[in-house]
Amino acid sequence: MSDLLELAVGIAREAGEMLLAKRPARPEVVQTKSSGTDVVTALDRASEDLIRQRIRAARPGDAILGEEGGETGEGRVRWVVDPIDGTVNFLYGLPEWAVSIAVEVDGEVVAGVVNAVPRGELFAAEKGGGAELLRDGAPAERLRCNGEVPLSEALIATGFGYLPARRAVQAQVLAHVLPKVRDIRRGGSAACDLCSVAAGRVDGYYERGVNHWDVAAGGLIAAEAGARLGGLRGRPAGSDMTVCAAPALFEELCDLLEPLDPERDA
Ligand code: LIP
Repeated sequence: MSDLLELAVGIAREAGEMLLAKRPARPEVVQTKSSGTDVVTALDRASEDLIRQRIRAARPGDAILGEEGGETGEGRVRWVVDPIDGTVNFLYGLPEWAVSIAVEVDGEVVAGVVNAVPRGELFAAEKGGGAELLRDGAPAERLRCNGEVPLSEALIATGFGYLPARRAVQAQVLAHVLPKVRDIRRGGSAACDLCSVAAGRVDGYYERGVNHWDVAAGGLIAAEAGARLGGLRGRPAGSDMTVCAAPALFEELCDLLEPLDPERDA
């Protein structure tokens, strides 16, 4: 493990332990963002504060982009932090949430960690070094996404944005996708969804409107497990659209989505 990945793993573990220890039975919403359903809890902030402190202590010259604190510092190395991905699940006590930390060098993600805390699973990857699932007391498991799955037999994860107008378009798109695939899963954490692609727990994933911090670490983990990550019409993955699956299914998913114009405004 490189020094950067080791540091990211240590920080993601510490933030995860803090969140598990401090999560009250009903966490309180302290702020809403893009809409009334886009919530922030006090522990989103506490987790990001802790992560920022640890990064600054170890690597004071690095830049940090965090969901709650925005962009700070500058430098060739940038840390991309989602202190809790799946905040709505965290709020309700559902287990699908994670601490997500990616490290970029010159704009390229080179290391990524998704600590799926309630499940006791930590996913980690390094550019060119493969992806692994780490569980306490178990040997590291090398990850490989499912290959050779036709669209009609594919289990596809997706997610929805927080803006009502965008959700209306996402619902229309979903109505066309659902009859064409094995089934749909909406877990509530893009970072966990991408790790599920990596681990073969779903076959593919698509979502419009994700932020870089939602998918930076999980995207590398899925790619290092053999999946292709991108947008529609040959564009890179981004907030317009992020698609992820083994290469043949990725193509089929893009062919299905493109004519539906899922990037349109309502
Ligand atoms: C969430 C994602 C989820 C997506 C939501 C949101 P948050 O991140 O991971 O999958 O559908 O729109 O972006 O807000 O929990 O960090």
